[in-house]
Amino acid sequence: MANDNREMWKEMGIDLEKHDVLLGALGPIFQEIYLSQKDRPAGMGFFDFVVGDIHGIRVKELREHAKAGGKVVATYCVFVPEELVWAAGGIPIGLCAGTDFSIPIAEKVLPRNTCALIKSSFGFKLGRVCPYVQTSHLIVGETTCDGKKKMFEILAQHQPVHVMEVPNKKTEASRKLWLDEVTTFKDVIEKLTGNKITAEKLAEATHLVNQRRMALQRLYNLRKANPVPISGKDALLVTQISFYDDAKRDTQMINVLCDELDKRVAQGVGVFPKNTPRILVSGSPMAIPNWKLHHLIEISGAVVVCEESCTGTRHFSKLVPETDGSLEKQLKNLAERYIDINCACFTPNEGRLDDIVRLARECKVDGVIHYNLQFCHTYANESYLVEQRLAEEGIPLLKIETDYSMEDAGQLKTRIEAFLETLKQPACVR
Ligand code: BJ8
Repeated sequence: MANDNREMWKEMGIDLEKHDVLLGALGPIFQEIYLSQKDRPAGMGFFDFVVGDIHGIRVKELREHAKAGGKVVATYCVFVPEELVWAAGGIPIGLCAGTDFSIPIAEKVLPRNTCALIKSSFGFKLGRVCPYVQTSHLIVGETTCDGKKKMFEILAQHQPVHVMEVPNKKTEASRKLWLDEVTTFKDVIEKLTGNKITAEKLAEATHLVNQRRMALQRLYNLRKANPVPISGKDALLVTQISFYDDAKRDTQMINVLCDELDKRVAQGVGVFPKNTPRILVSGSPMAIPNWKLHHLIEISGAVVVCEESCTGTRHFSKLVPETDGSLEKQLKNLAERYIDINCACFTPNEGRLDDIVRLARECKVDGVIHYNLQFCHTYANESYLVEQRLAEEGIPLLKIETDYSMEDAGQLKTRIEAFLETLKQPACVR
């Protein structure tokens, strides 16, 4: 099996030497962060297997799809409507960009003061270490932030790229622009795949993706229990995997996990003792294998019960209305659902502040940790408004800015522990 994989990676133009180092580092990290946890739900076994075979079976599936004439479309942002790719018989995959391994490779081209997510994704292509990038026929970028949109121009020198223009406001004019972008994306995908997207096909694809969103919603709702039946790290992993696993299988496996968690909740079984401090993490997305903050929080005596992020609620909390309407009507529904995502690239972005407060209340958190990837200016600036709003609401907040390296782990852990200490004090003395 291992030899088969090597042959496959070689055929794909992977730099085997670098790739060995990458996979060699992942195993011990996963062991330390994930497999060492106690009382994990048995249903996590599937997701552990997916990580254990991260560049194996799923890559093979994508290659078989490609050999049969199918197309693979890679994305970096939850704004790209994956339904259109499914509807045209393609497979969408969200590329991960959560390791610092590929950053030095990217820094040969991109400025060092660029966010880790951008550098990590670009480095994967430049260094030829990611089989998912190599399998993709098209990469779809977006204009959500300046760093990303400029990186996509350079990435286009290495692989076909289509960039969607995401507006910065949610006015009527912006909504119209976005609907045009979604319609253009449909045309691009039809041309790429050679398949027409019909109303029927789009309705089927919408149902498929909604089913996965509903399974993830179910998982997130179960985390509201006290004691919490699953660790934040495990829930984050499930969400991360939902970006690239087969949608039908993934939905089924999340529901199997949730069936088990239902029983745990009914029996009052948790992974942490009852009344362990509960944390909402809000901010920049965390792509595989970025588990740093969750790990630090959970070894400091708290549990993460929700993520207001694109590897959290922004990914699945809103469904696309399922209608058997015309293609035009469905495209409109699709565009409306996606523009409703409250990313910090929008101005104003009051909706995100409302979401954080609502989620903090719903999940009964003791505090919020705002997670900002270093050099991400949209989230960094918006954190001031988050701070103001949470102060008004009386919700404790800790702001963290970091990157993918573990160099600051000790310092962050000290800050998190100090924050958790303050949560033990009555609100009036905090
Ligand atoms: S919808 S959060 S996935 S853009 S962290 S690259 S913003 S400098 S990732 Fe995002 Fe879409 Fe928004 Fe979500 Fe730029 Fe910031 Fe880096 Fe970012």
